[in-house]
Amino acid sequence: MTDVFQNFETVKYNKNDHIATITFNRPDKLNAFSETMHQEFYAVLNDLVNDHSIRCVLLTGAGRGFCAGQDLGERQGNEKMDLGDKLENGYNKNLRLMKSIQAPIICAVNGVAAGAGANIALNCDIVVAKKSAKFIQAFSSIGLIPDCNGTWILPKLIGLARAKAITMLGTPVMAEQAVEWGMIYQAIDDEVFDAEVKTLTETLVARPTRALSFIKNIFDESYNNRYGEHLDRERDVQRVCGLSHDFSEGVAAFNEKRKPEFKGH
Ligand code: T3D
Repeated sequence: MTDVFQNFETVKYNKNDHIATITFNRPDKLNAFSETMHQEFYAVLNDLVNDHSIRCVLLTGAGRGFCAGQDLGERQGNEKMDLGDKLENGYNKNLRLMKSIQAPIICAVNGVAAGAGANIALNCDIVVAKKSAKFIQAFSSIGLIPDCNGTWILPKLIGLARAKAITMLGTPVMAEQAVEWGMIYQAIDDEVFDAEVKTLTETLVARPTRALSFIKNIFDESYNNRYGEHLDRERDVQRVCGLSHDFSEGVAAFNEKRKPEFKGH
C-alpha cells in the first residue's frame, strides 16, 4: 500500500482494496489544522470525489490525538482577521466535499477531538472512538461559536439542552458518554480499536455502495423536507436503487440462500 500524495506533510492518504484511508498527520500538535493541512485535506477529498472505485473512506489521526481543531499558533498576534473567510476557504470547502464523496466515511476517533476536530468527526457517516477519546467543543473557551456545522448537527444528535451546555461550558465528553447521548455510534476498547475499525471498513466495502451513498444524504435532506415532500424523495431514490445491479443481486442472493456479491452500482 503506497501513499497517493507522497509529498504531503500533514495528511497521509492511501488507497487499498477499494478503501481510502486519510490520516491527519501533525501528531506533535494533536493534528491541529494548519493552512497546509487545509490545502492537503482539500486535495485528498477532491481526489476522492472523482474516484468511484472507492467504497469506504476511513478518517483518523496519527499519534495520541484525532484533531485539536484550528492551529492556534497560526492565529497569534493582534492582527484582526476575517474568520468567515477562513472558514469558507478552509473547513466549509472541505466539509462540502466530504458530503459529495460517494462512499461512506467512517471516522475512527483515536484520541482527543477538539473544536473543528470534534465537528469534522461528527460530520462523518459513522463515528467510532477509542474509549479513552474525548470530544471537546473548545470554541467558547477562545471566544468563538462552534463551526464546521456543529450548531447544526449537535442539537440533532444530542438535543438542544446538552448541545448548549457542552458548548457554553466547554465540557469534555468521553467516548462512552458520547455513545450514551447518541453523539457517536460506538466506543471501542483501546486495545482492540484498530482491529474493530478494520472489520468495520471491510464490512462497509462489501455492501451496496450506491445505496449507502443515498443513505449518506437522505437523512440530512429530511430536516428540510415536509412530510409529503420527503415521501416523494424516498420514492424517487428508491426507483434508482431498484434499477441497480446491487438490488438484483441482493434479492437473488436472498432467494438462493447465499451471500450477495455487491459491486457498488
Ligand atoms: O481560526 C479559525 O480559522 C476559525 C476556526 C476555528 C475552529 C477551531 O477549531 S477553534 C478551537 C481550536 N482548538 C482549541 O481551542 C483546542 C486547543 N487545545 C486544547 O485545548 C488541548 O490541547 C487539548 C484539550 C485538545 C488536549 O490537551 P492535552 O493536555 O492532552 O495536550 P496539550 O499538551 O494541550 O497539547 C499537546 C501539544 O499540541 C501542545 O504542543 P507543545 O506544547 O507540546 O509544543 C499544544 O500546544 C499543541 N496543540 C494542541 N492543540 C493545539 C495545539 N497547537 C496549536 N493549535 C491547537 N489547536
